[in-house]
Amino acid sequence: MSMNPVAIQIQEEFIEGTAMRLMILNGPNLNLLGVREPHIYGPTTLAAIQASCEDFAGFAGAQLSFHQSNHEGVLVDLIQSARESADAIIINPAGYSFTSIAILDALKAFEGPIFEVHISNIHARDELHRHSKLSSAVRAVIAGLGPYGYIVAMQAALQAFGKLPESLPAPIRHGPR
Ligand code: CA2
Repeated sequence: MSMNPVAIQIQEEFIEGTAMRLMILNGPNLNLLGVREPHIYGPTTLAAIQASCEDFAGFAGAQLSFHQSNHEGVLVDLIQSARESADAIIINPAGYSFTSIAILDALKAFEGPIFEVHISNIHARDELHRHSKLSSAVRAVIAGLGPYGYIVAMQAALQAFGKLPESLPAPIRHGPR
């Protein structure tokens, strides 16, 4: 049976090393997603989000590295490492959105596009959770779409490099559950 042309192109990009490299970063407490406070952040776990992101990366022929850390310095190190290892960063900085000049400085030193994701609509939240200090360093902010925001951010990153597949399979259109 012959392979479809899109699958062949994706396979070639992997072999040639031209596949898009995405780094997804998650900040403090996001390891508790789906476990605590489901009325704010929903029932989906971070492991389920990672699995959906990996599925979509596989479908789109992108390389994905997915991380979560509760430590500011670890996130700074990962952002610095992305200068060599990633074409685009997707970051949910969680609580560090509102406090971290160190993460802001690290993001500014990254040359590729950065997409900031928030599961909740931070603009509809209390004063403490409303103003991200990091948004000035990113290309776009996706807030309030729930876990699907990660998939939308991946689509935007692929689109920025002309690598978004023309059609998306149904599970990807629905996003992580
Ligand atoms: O909506 C988002 O994705 C946030 O980045 C999540 C952050 C919050 O500080 C931002 O305002 C918006 C908090 C992540 C903490 O996640 C938890 C999940 C379950 C239980 C407790 C915390």
